[in-house]
Amino acid sequence: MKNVLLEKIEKEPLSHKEALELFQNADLLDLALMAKKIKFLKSGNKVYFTINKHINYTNICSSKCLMCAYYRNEDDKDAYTMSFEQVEKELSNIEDLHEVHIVGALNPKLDFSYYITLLETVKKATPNANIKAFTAAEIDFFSKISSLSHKEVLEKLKAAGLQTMPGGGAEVFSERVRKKLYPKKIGFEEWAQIHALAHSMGIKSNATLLFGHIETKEEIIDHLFKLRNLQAQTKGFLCFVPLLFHPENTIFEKHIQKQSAVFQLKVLAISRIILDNFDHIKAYWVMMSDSISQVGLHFGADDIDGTIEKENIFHAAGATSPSGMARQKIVEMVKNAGFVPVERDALYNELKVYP
Ligand code: V47
Repeated sequence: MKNVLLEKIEKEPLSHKEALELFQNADLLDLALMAKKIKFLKSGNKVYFTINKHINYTNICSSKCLMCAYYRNEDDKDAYTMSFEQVEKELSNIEDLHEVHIVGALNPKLDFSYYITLLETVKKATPNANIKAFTAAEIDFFSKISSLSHKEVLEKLKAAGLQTMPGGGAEVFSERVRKKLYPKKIGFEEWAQIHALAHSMGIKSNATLLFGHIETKEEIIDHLFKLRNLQAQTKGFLCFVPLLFHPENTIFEKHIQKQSAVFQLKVLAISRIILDNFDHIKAYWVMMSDSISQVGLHFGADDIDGTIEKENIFHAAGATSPSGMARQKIVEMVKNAGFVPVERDALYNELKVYP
């Protein structure tokens, strides 16, 4: 039987309570149909991807979030910080790079000047690629170590080459969860304030949700409504990326199992339904696996990220997907799912349609 709430969304936005009811009780395929309908109104039968490269410049972190498998202490033998020569080398020999995605950790030994030189190095090595760099948690950390305001930090980074920002550091906007898992990290107020500031300076950004750990369904819905309200104010978000928690190599590896494909697909669909003011929803293949993200395109996603080459954060936590994917393989993956692949730049300008 068709859920009356699914009929209602066609006419007006759902309330928080109604969205929760849908998330908890709607039939999976009803959710998929509605999410896919919204996706078609936004981007037709197109699915976007890009040619990108991840630079994870350091894994030494003072935040020590309990859900993170990537961070190291300074004296751990596998702790690292990339030199600028290493960064340059990593960026050589990649053809047609459209985006360099830079995220690291809150390394107390690095001076703010490191980040400026890092951006300048990347810009020089790949002048045509968009630099998508630093989560709001990193921006806040840079402000603390440099005694500059968030605005001054963003101005200096922008002048050095930063063009867009990734959506990380959001985790789940719940004080209950923050206190338990990432008490040293910024909460919703600061995260929202930094993204709003970036948007006001012409820096577009993404938003994420980390799900599948100790959060409740109510907290997921609350997170999505907070993002919807923020987007209504700033209109600066490009894309929403739900990130599946990977428990391996964290304190949760024996207690929490990776969420099922069904739950991942439900999160994608409910995100597409609630975030009606976001143009794009990403089925991040690294985190979901290529086959689940392919199905995710039928649950409202219209973006599949990119070639990546090479991802570290989810692989530290046990992701079994490859750490990069060839352009042709992504094209085939999207085509096999029944959609038209579109190669995009970081701002979703269409560079090549693969009919
Ligand atoms: O904020 C940490 C997450 C994020 C784990 O903007 C974990 O397009 C799963 O921001 N299991 C950083 N996730 C990654 C990020 C990102 C990734 C892809 C695309 C975009 C985008 C942004 O990684 C962190 C945190 O939420 N994370 N530990 C873990 N064990």
